[in-house]
Amino acid sequence: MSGARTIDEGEFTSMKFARSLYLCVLMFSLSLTTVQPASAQGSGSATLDAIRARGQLLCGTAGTTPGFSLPDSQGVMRGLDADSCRAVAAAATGDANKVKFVPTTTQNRFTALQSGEVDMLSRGTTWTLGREGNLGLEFAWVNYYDGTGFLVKKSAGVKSAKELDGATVCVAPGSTTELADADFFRINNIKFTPILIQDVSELQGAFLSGRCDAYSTDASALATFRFSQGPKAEELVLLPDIISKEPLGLVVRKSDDKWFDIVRWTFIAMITAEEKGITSKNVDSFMDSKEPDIRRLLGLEGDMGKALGLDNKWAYNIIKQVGNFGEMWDRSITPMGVPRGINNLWTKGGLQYAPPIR
Ligand SMILES: N[C@@H](CCC(=O)N[C@@H](CS)C(=O)NCC(=O)O)C(=O)O
Repeated sequence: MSGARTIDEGEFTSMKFARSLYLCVLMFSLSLTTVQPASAQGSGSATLDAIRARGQLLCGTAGTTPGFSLPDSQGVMRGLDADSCRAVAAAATGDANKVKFVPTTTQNRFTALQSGEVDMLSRGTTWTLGREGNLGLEFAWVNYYDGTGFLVKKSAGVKSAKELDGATVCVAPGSTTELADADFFRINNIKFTPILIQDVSELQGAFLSGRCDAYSTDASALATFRFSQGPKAEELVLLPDIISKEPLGLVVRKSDDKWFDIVRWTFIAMITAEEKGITSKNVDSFMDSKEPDIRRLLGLEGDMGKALGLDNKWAYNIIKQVGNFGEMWDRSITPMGVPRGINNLWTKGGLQYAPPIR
């Protein structure tokens, strides 16, 4: 047949192999050209590079909320939000203490993050569409599933939020609480007058002095505020109604995906550690574990840290220095008498579920 030659199966296979090899090499070199410029400049995350250069994570906290972020008598910031910052610092720098807690208010927190004054927010901030869609921010994880509640004086004799018709309610301006309260009173066809006060101690003072009939915010903050009143807590009642969903999250700027990944996987590592029973106290005893999930978590195999632009000991450092998620909870929230509830692990009926580290 006219000079055309047929190819046998062996030749066909080797042509296929050559083509696959060519495609692989092409894809590999393409991947190099996209990765190289970033790695030539640093880690690939401008935020991580800035943290490493200044030797500190700048973490936006409230600094006013017992159980979440409040300095102790030695001036050390304590609480679930504060420890969330420490965990990210441990992942990013290898040292949980390389963090500066920057005070932010309900109103100025988003500007502080957008302007680069802080690297992240860890201060009871509700994950909403508007905040992701309009503000150029994104939520890396939820460290507390909460809801809006009301605190009232026992002497008022109110038993449920629907009895608050005509009440004055103390609320922080710029909060989702404002919106949740407005929805609740509208749905129930009852009236209220919001009293908006930016400074939180003034706001709480206004409630205690009787200027407002109720104080409304995230139920967690109400419970820990009530607890912090000592014997006077008896005079305050947290109403049973939870009128909204308030998933409180860790917030970063959009456009630094690698930094987003680091914050997100810091939490996943702490939840994974809790799932596996690994704590700050016993983590070293797992360093000879044969279990692949544990070996990957602790940086014994799999280069998981490297994939995040971090040391492979990133999760070990978090667990050793800050602990697993349950330890963080028990250190700060349990003493306030708040049950774990939906904040438990999924294996215990809660919402915290760690995607695989692999
Ligand atoms: N989760 C709600 C409310 C958060 C909020 O700001 N709560 C007040 C409670 S009064 C607070 O944290 N105040 C502390 C402060 O501003 O220092 C939101 O994201 O808007």
